[in-house]
Amino acid sequence: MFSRRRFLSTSGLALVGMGAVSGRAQAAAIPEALTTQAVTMQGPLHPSSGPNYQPVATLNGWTLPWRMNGDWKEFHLVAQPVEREIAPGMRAHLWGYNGQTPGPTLEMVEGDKVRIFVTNKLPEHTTVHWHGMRVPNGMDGVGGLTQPYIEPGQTFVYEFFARDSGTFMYHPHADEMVQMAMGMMGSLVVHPRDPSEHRVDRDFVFLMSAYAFEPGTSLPRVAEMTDFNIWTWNARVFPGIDPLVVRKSDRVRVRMGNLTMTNHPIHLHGYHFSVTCTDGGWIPESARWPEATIDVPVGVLRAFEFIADAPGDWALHCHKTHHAMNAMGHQVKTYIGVDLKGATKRVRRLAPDYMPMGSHGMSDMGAMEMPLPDNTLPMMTGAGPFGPLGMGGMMSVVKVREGIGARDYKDPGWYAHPAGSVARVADGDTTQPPAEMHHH
Ligand SMILES: [Cu+2]
Repeated sequence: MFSRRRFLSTSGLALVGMGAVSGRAQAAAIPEALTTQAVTMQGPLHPSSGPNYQPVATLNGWTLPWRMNGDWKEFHLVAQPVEREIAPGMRAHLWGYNGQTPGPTLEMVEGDKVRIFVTNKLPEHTTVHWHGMRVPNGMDGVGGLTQPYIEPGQTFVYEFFARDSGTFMYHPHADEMVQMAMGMMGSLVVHPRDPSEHRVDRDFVFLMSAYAFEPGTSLPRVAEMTDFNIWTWNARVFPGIDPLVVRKSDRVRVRMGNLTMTNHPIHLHGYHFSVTCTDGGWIPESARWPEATIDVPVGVLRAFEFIADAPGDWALHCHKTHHAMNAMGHQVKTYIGVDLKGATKRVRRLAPDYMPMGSHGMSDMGAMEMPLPDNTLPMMTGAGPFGPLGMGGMMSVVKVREGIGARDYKDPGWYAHPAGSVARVADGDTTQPPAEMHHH
């Protein structure tokens, strides 16, 4: 198989070589299935033929290359067990597509004739449903209802015409409890045929998923209904989530889908944005509304847009505090305001390593080096230029900078604040005029 790196070295190539998947007879019929295990964003895949569009940037992910076969755009997804690094220090055994969870993003253009091969390398049957897309009933991917299951070892073909541009996703409708809980999902974006429609300069996409890991284990408890402890964007947690790198004055779109069992109010600092698209299509301009937080319900996609006119490092995070944290969070007892000195002495006779924590809040835990079971992340992780951040989980940083390249998504490091523009210890000298405001 080609690695992604090798694919990219043939720069701009959108037609991939053919390869045997399940025997010589099918070698010419089924396109090569590309895979990657890379955990950082693979640069957006610019179209080299057909209508032009601004490709999406998938946080900690990639877009699946396709080939043209006559006037059909052909993709090949392989459903399979995968290993995913959730963040440095924790690896998980999950299921996904083409080497990763989420699977690769599928990008197509409104009006495309699309053929998607799906090979099942899982130990049980599966299907793929194209969530939000208006496809013929027999292509809808509901196992038992609209199609027979794809048995292990089989390759199925889905064929449809991409009727609507917009923001969609794919996931199985087979063994419901297990397959999505194991990470089977991917983003699907259909670009407008007219490139001037809904045009943005940067277009990001991610899916939210949640897992229940016992500390020290790498396999999620799939029967869990409510008690999840790892809250992810594209199966990564902060500080393992890619920043959203943006050039000042760019028009930016962020597309998000929710395949967890609860809603996520996603909040962007420093901006007002417009909600522009759902999995039901584009919101007419006259009906768009301004927000700084957008709730993403279960089984739903939302996209918002803003003009990046304020440079800085702007937090983007789920506003449910336990979702911007990692495992063990909600089992910690609350001791704020309690004097633990006496109790500590007694407990230490039984457990010499015992550390009292939390009697003046829990912020110390962000910096504390506590012994953790193997393969377990601290509750709050990541350090910024001013110290540890009290966050983990569903959190990233929108990094707005002047003077970066139009196709540059590399992390520019921390924002260098203009002198005098950072909150500071009050020193009694209030005679200084406020520093020049660089915001808006
Ligand atoms: Cu949340």
